[in-house]
Amino acid sequence: MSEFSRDQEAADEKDRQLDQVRDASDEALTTNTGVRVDDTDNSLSAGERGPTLMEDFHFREKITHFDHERIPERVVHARGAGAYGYFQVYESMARYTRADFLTDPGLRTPVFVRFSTVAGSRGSADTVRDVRGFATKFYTREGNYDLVGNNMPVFFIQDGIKFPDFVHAVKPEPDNEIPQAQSAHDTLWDFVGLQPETLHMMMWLMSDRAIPRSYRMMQGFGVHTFRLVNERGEGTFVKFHWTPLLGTHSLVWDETQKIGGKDPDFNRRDLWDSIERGQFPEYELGMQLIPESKEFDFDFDLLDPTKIVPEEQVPVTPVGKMVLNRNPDNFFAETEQIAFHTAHVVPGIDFTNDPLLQARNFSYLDTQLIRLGGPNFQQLPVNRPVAEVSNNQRDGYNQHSVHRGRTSYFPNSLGSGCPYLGEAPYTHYQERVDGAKIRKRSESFKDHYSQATLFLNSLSDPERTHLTSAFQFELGKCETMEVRERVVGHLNHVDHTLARAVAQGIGVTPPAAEETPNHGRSSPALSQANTRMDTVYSRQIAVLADEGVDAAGVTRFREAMAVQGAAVEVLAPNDGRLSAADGQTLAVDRALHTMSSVLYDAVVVAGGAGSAASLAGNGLALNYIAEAFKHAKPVAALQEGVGVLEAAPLPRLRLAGDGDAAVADQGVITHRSGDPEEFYTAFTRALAGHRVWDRQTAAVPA
Ligand code: HDE
Repeated sequence: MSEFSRDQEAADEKDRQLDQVRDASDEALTTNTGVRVDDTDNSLSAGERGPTLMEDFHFREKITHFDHERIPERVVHARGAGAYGYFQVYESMARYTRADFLTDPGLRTPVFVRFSTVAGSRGSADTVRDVRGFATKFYTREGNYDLVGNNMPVFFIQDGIKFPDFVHAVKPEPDNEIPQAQSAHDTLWDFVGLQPETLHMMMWLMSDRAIPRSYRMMQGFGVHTFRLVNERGEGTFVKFHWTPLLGTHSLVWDETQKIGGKDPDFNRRDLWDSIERGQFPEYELGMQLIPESKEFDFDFDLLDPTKIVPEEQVPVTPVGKMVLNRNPDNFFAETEQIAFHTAHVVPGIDFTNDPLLQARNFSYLDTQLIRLGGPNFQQLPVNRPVAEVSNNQRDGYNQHSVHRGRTSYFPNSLGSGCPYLGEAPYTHYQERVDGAKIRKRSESFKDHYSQATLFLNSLSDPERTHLTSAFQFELGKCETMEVRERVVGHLNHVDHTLARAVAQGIGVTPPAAEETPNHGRSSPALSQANTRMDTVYSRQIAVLADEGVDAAGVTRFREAMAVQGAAVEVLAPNDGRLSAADGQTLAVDRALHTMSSVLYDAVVVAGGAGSAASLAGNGLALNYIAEAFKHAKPVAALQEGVGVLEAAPLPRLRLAGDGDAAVADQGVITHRSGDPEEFYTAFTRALAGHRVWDRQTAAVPA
């Protein structure tokens, strides 16, 4: 088996449990009471043209149920997509934790993961600039464990009491509910300017991390420092990391905005389709483990969620792998009704006093009560643990269990003392606490700039350019000049050059003097330029073709890509089949006008004189090429297809001439004749590199 698993796992325990409630609705139509119905198109009425009758119970039940279909969307993270899978630990972590699922390498623990955007409503577009949620429910033998993380390792605020303020600031403005799913508006930046603890996270939000190429290509972080506890009751601080096996890759800003219109479900669809294809998303779980004795060895507070622990200081230990291999059956029942909660922990995993985490431990249960309509939401199929549930909690709306017996209290003798207090219970870590009741932020939480600078210093040049443009875009959308100025003032504490560059783009007077000198430190692990770039697995390639295409050349290219797990789609002006020069035909996968270059990772022009002549005069095809070039994607052409590149509005490039096997210039790879192997290799290398960031794109009109 390759390092990317492709086998569909046999049903696990959670899957078998869900099977008991799966319903295919393939029997005769009935009411909810099971009474058969023979007409669901006409309501019962007094005569053909008469009024509808109240006694039409089928009509009333159908309409009433419909009227009550909606539940409140999540107050944040409303839009999401989810999948089932499993997690397996590489080696026992018993030295640090007694959690069963982290100590038995032979065990596959079922999981459900929900990815999400934060600010937008349920119907908003996937590719907006935003944080992505990365929430994992482990259905362990000892109960459910939820790791409710994000794709960025820090957060906007330090104390949960500020969360409603922050969310009110970033959400659409309350008078007109504008803008939807956008951080580029006055209220958010007003909050940022007045609350500088947001700055480190704002650097992440303005970076490429906020526009991931795919949920399969983004990291996940637990954010807070948590605590592992072993059999002996000894604690170890831990930071959780998920690392995608495909590398961490992003889109470019212009592309994300276009995808928002062309395919608002871009990230959801990508997750769904890859699982349907058997190309299962995989992530490695890593841990930064910090002995309690080292709690105060850092120049920041481990309890401060606006800080990372640089990997160069505490390396990430690979711990296990998660594979997502099954799509849900029903979006509402599973992805919408899943209820995560930071306090869903199992023995061996515990909290710290991070004030943000403490607040979350309150908020998540509270929110499920309103969202899912009462205290029995754990009985919903997707939420039910695979571990036995047995307690004296009773009744409430939507109670699905039929509890037997006379006793629902403890202690009892009439019910044989059941449920009894079992072995191996959850025991809270015995941390000593002592202090006066005060409302005061710790002095150790006061530095808001150093790690923002650390993040900036760690970026590659293209990443830094993107970040600067993002600040200019977002602040440029703010109508209030003082809001822009205040943020620039803070940026001047992060980095003088950045502050000046941002100011210049938004009509703010650039700060004359450096406020806080840049400390010069960096953490290379923070840059996506240092991610994995050696695989094209699951990448999507558009091949442009028309009548007269070199069908054999396209088929050979498709096969060469398929071997590496990359998919080729043939796009032509019309759907159907193309006649090839040699008398063969080639199936068109999609018509050019139904798709767009922004929905692919690369654009390739097929060979064949007739095809090339037609495409060279097709504005839409030329736009595919120019746009892919603008978005720094690999662009390629085979044989006569090279002529189409010449017709496209690209800068002067070195293209293959007669007899050239493979020529690569700025990620534009061309091939005229002979064995195409060299071309395949050059193209694959460019595609694995994701984007060609040093390309000259300024003059390309797309
Ligand atoms: Fe959340 N967050 N959050 N959050 N959060 C919710 O819970 C909250 C925070 C995160 O796919 C809500 O069920 C508070 C950090 C994810 O269902 C709510 C605070 C991180 C999801 C809530 C935070 C997250 C949520 C809304 C500050 C990353 C989606 C609906 C104290 C570590 C889970 C819901 C899913 C969802 C509260 C901060 C991640 C209201 C009060 C930090 C991934 O309970």
